[in-house]
Amino acid sequence: MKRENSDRLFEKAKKLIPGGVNSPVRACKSVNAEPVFINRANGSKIFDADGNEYIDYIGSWGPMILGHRHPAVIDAINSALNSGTSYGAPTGLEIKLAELITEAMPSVEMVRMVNSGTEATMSAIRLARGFTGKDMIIKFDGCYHGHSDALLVEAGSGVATLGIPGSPGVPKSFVAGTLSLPFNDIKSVEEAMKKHGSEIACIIVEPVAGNMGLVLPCDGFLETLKRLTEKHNSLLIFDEVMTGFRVAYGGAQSVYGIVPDLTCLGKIIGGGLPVGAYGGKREIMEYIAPQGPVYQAGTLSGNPLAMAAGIATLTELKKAGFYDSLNAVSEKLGNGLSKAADKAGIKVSVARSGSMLGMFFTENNVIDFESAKKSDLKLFSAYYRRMLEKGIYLAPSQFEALFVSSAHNAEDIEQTVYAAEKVMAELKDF
Ligand code: HOZ
Repeated sequence: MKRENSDRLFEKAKKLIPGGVNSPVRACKSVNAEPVFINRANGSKIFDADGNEYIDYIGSWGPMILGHRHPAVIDAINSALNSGTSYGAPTGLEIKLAELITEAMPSVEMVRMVNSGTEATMSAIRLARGFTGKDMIIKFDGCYHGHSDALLVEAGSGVATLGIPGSPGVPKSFVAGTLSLPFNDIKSVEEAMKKHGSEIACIIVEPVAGNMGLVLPCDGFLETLKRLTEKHNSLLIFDEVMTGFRVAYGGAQSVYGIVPDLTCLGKIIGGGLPVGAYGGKREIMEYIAPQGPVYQAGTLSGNPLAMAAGIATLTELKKAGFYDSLNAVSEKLGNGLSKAADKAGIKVSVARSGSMLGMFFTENNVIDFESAKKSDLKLFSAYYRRMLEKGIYLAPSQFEALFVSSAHNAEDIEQTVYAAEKVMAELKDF
């Protein structure tokens, strides 16, 4: 594997950009590697600055469910581009995307577009506080809801990857009202709500956690959150930035049959361009300015290029059978990875929700952040580096998910499983 160009670019980037990257996990620190710099991508493949080709399972961390450069998305962006790139004014495109989202998720009666998942969760929490008149919030250890101050407590994703509890620069008073509880622990939520229910504005959760690796909700967990938020006049916020339009067209809420009060979206709804959104019950959403008193705004919100890419993406996803074939390919990958580990006698725990997968290097059932952290991180690092050398582009962290796209075909999966078998055999006596 050639690396001269990536190495040269990384050296230069480090002089100009903190850590040489614009988002921490990309620096590949936790896996003792250095990033490859990307030149281009097409379908299921991504190509680096040295001409190496990889099968891409990062998919821009979730948005690329159709693979890279899907013709319908490229055409939509091109045609929007020819009309202008930003107006800071309403357009018909944002109505169309809002229509698609509200049709897909009946819990979302109104939706506000923003520019990232971080903005979506931060704004949804402000709205929950404004609407309920309460200040405290509950989140779960290992769930990541972006990098706004109040949510950087026991967070997943890059915070977990770097092994830091939170971040300097977040005043204690900003997180004093954030309770972080173990994911899937029904009892601890019951106790917290019993004690603090009258002060809790909302419970925010990734219904399928994708930022501590992939962790599925246990039976009754999401139902309990729904019941308790209703009982205590708090709001239930589903952070579906990753799972929305990913685990099913209607998101995790359609898979588990739970109706949240508010939903946060991002990634897929922007078709690969920067977008976020939050939406929910009409009476709650009407609390947002200019209709209501809770302020939130954005110059690039509803950006026409992003709206066009999102509309084209959701239009493809709506086609009959889309999720059946995507999930079937993803299932093959999950089974193949399990078998590869079995063959080598390496204990792993593989989880899947639709086309989102995770593999922990542990024999234990992973149900929360504590059990996720028991994964053998050294073994994961070695696995990551060897898979990259074999042309498989995985997230450089145990605490991220793996994403399959509709562009991944049987050959990609066979090649990936074959690489995993070879790597697992090499790591047998690690
Ligand atoms: N932390 C995000 C994924 N869960 C984004 C990572 C990146 O873009 O580098």
